[in-house]
Amino acid sequence: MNKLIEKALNEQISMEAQAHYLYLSIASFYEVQGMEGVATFFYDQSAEEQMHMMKIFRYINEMDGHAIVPAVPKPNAEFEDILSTFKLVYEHEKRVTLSINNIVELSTKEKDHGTYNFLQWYVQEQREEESLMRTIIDKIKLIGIGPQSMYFIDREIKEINALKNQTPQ
Ligand code: OFO
Repeated sequence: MNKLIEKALNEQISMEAQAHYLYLSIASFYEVQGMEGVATFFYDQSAEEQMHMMKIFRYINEMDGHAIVPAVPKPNAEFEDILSTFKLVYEHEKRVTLSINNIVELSTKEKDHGTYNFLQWYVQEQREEESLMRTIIDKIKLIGIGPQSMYFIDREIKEINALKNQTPQ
Protein backbone atom coordinates (compact mmCIF):
# COMPACT_ATOMS: atom_id res chain seq x y z
CA MET A 1 0.00 0.00 0.00
CA ASN A 2 1.14 3.54 -0.82
CA LYS A 3 2.79 4.87 2.39
CA LEU A 4 1.24 8.34 2.15
CA ILE A 5 -2.23 6.86 1.80
CA GLU A 6 -1.57 4.42 4.64
CA LYS A 7 -0.53 7.28 6.94
CA ALA A 8 -3.56 9.40 5.97
CA LEU A 9 -5.95 6.48 6.52
CA ASN A 10 -4.40 5.73 9.90
CA GLU A 11 -4.98 9.37 10.85
CA GLN A 12 -8.56 8.98 9.70
CA ILE A 13 -8.93 5.95 11.99
CA SER A 14 -7.98 8.26 14.84
CA MET A 15 -10.62 10.85 13.83
CA GLU A 16 -13.34 8.21 13.65
CA ALA A 17 -12.27 6.86 17.05
CA GLN A 18 -12.46 10.37 18.52
CA ALA A 19 -15.98 10.78 17.12
CA HIS A 20 -16.93 7.36 18.54
CA TYR A 21 -15.76 8.43 22.03
CA LEU A 22 -17.17 11.95 21.83
CA TYR A 23 -20.64 10.70 20.89
CA LEU A 24 -20.51 8.04 23.58
CA SER A 25 -19.76 10.73 26.14
CA ILE A 26 -22.60 12.93 24.85
CA ALA A 27 -24.98 9.94 25.00
CA SER A 28 -24.06 9.32 28.62
CA PHE A 29 -24.43 13.00 29.59
CA TYR A 30 -27.97 13.18 28.19
CA GLU A 31 -28.97 9.74 29.43
CA VAL A 32 -28.35 10.73 33.04
CA GLN A 33 -30.54 13.79 32.47
CA GLY A 34 -33.42 11.63 31.30
CA MET A 35 -33.15 12.76 27.66
CA GLU A 36 -33.81 9.30 26.31
CA GLY A 37 -34.22 10.29 22.65
CA VAL A 38 -31.02 12.33 22.53
CA ALA A 39 -29.12 9.60 24.39
CA THR A 40 -30.29 6.90 21.96
CA PHE A 41 -29.40 9.15 19.01
CA PHE A 42 -25.83 9.53 20.26
CA TYR A 43 -25.41 5.87 21.25
CA ASP A 44 -26.35 5.04 17.66
CA GLN A 45 -24.03 7.71 16.24
CA SER A 46 -21.23 6.43 18.43
CA ALA A 47 -21.74 2.86 17.18
CA GLU A 48 -21.74 4.13 13.59
CA GLU A 49 -18.44 5.92 14.12
CA GLN A 50 -16.92 2.74 15.50
CA MET A 51 -18.10 0.98 12.35
CA HIS A 52 -16.55 3.76 10.19
CA MET A 53 -13.29 3.29 12.05
CA MET A 54 -13.32 -0.49 11.60
CA LYS A 55 -14.07 -0.29 7.88
CA ILE A 56 -10.88 1.75 7.37
CA PHE A 57 -8.96 -0.45 9.79
CA ARG A 58 -9.78 -3.61 7.89
CA TYR A 59 -9.24 -1.94 4.52
CA ILE A 60 -5.67 -0.91 5.37
CA ASN A 61 -4.71 -4.45 6.35
CA GLU A 62 -6.54 -5.93 3.39
CA MET A 63 -4.40 -3.69 1.16
CA ASP A 64 -1.23 -4.98 2.77
CA GLY A 65 -0.73 -1.94 4.99
CA HIS A 66 -0.68 -1.85 8.79
CA ALA A 67 -3.69 -0.44 10.67
CA ILE A 68 -2.67 1.17 13.95
CA VAL A 69 -4.91 1.40 17.03
CA PRO A 70 -4.90 5.11 17.96
CA ALA A 71 -4.64 6.76 21.37
CA VAL A 72 -7.94 8.52 21.95
CA PRO A 73 -8.00 11.63 24.15
CA LYS A 74 -10.64 11.59 26.88
CA PRO A 75 -13.65 13.59 25.65
CA ASN A 76 -15.43 16.12 27.86
CA ALA A 77 -17.97 14.54 30.21
CA GLU A 78 -20.16 17.64 30.47
CA PHE A 79 -21.71 19.63 27.66
CA GLU A 80 -23.37 23.02 27.39
CA ASP A 81 -26.96 23.45 26.25
CA ILE A 82 -28.42 21.13 23.62
CA LEU A 83 -27.98 23.63 20.76
CA SER A 84 -24.26 24.03 21.53
CA THR A 85 -23.91 20.25 21.73
CA PHE A 86 -25.31 19.74 18.25
CA LYS A 87 -23.24 22.65 16.93
CA LEU A 88 -20.14 21.00 18.40
CA VAL A 89 -21.05 17.74 16.65
CA TYR A 90 -21.71 19.54 13.38
CA GLU A 91 -18.29 21.20 13.55
CA HIS A 92 -16.69 17.83 14.26
CA GLU A 93 -18.43 16.28 11.25
CA LYS A 94 -17.26 19.15 9.04
CA ARG A 95 -13.67 18.45 10.09
CA VAL A 96 -14.19 14.76 9.27
CA THR A 97 -15.56 15.69 5.82
CA LEU A 98 -12.57 17.92 5.15
CA SER A 99 -10.22 15.13 6.15
CA ILE A 100 -12.00 12.56 3.95
CA ASN A 101 -11.93 14.99 1.02
CA ASN A 102 -8.19 15.49 1.51
CA ILE A 103 -7.59 11.74 1.34
CA VAL A 104 -9.79 11.51 -1.77
CA GLU A 105 -7.58 14.17 -3.38
CA LEU A 106 -4.44 12.36 -2.26
CA SER A 107 -5.69 9.09 -3.73
CA THR A 108 -6.23 10.84 -7.08
CA LYS A 109 -2.78 12.37 -6.95
CA GLU A 110 -1.20 9.01 -6.07
CA LYS A 111 -3.33 7.20 -8.69
CA ASP A 112 -4.68 4.87 -5.98
CA HIS A 113 -8.01 4.07 -7.63
CA GLY A 114 -8.91 1.39 -5.07
CA THR A 115 -8.74 3.88 -2.19
CA TYR A 116 -10.55 6.51 -4.23
CA ASN A 117 -13.34 4.03 -4.77
CA PHE A 118 -13.33 2.88 -1.14
CA LEU A 119 -13.70 6.48 0.08
CA GLN A 120 -16.78 7.28 -2.02
CA TRP A 121 -18.93 5.57 0.63
CA TYR A 122 -17.52 8.03 3.22
CA VAL A 123 -18.14 11.03 0.95
CA GLN A 124 -21.83 10.07 0.76
CA GLU A 125 -22.01 9.27 4.49
CA GLN A 126 -20.56 12.65 5.44
CA ARG A 127 -23.00 14.47 3.20
CA GLU A 128 -25.87 12.70 4.98
CA GLU A 129 -24.46 13.27 8.46
CA GLU A 130 -23.85 16.98 7.92
CA SER A 131 -27.33 17.42 6.50
CA LEU A 132 -28.87 15.54 9.45
CA MET A 133 -27.02 17.73 11.97
CA ARG A 134 -28.15 20.89 10.17
CA THR A 135 -31.77 19.68 10.22
CA ILE A 136 -31.59 19.01 13.95
CA ILE A 137 -29.94 22.37 14.67
CA ASP A 138 -32.71 24.14 12.73
CA LYS A 139 -35.39 22.24 14.66
CA ILE A 140 -33.79 23.12 18.00
CA LYS A 141 -33.64 26.78 16.99
CA LEU A 142 -37.35 26.69 16.15
CA ILE A 143 -38.31 25.03 19.43
CA GLY A 144 -35.95 27.12 21.59
CA ILE A 145 -33.74 25.85 24.40
CA GLY A 146 -35.58 26.86 27.58
CA PRO A 147 -36.23 24.14 30.23
CA GLN A 148 -39.77 23.56 28.86
CA SER A 149 -38.32 22.91 25.42
CA MET A 150 -36.22 19.91 26.39
CA TYR A 151 -39.21 17.58 26.34
CA PHE A 152 -40.16 18.65 22.81
CA ILE A 153 -36.58 18.48 21.53
CA ASP A 154 -36.22 14.97 22.95
CA ARG A 155 -39.49 13.98 21.27
CA GLU A 156 -38.28 15.33 17.90
CA ILE A 157 -35.05 13.37 18.22
CA LYS A 158 -37.02 10.22 19.08
CA GLU A 159 -38.88 10.65 15.79
CA ILE A 160 -35.58 11.03 13.94
CA ASN A 161 -34.34 7.82 15.62
CA ALA A 162 -37.45 5.97 14.49
CA LEU A 163 -36.99 7.24 10.91
CA LYS A 164 -33.32 6.25 10.93
CA ASN A 165 -34.23 2.75 12.07
CA GLN A 166 -36.58 2.41 9.11
CA THR A 167 -33.90 3.47 6.61
CA PRO A 168 -31.38 0.79 5.67
CA GLN A 169 -27.85 2.06 6.56
FE1 OFO B 1 -19.31 10.98 11.17
O1 OFO B 1 -17.57 10.63 10.87
FE2 OFO B 1 -17.36 8.92 10.49
O2 OFO B 1 -16.98 9.12 8.76
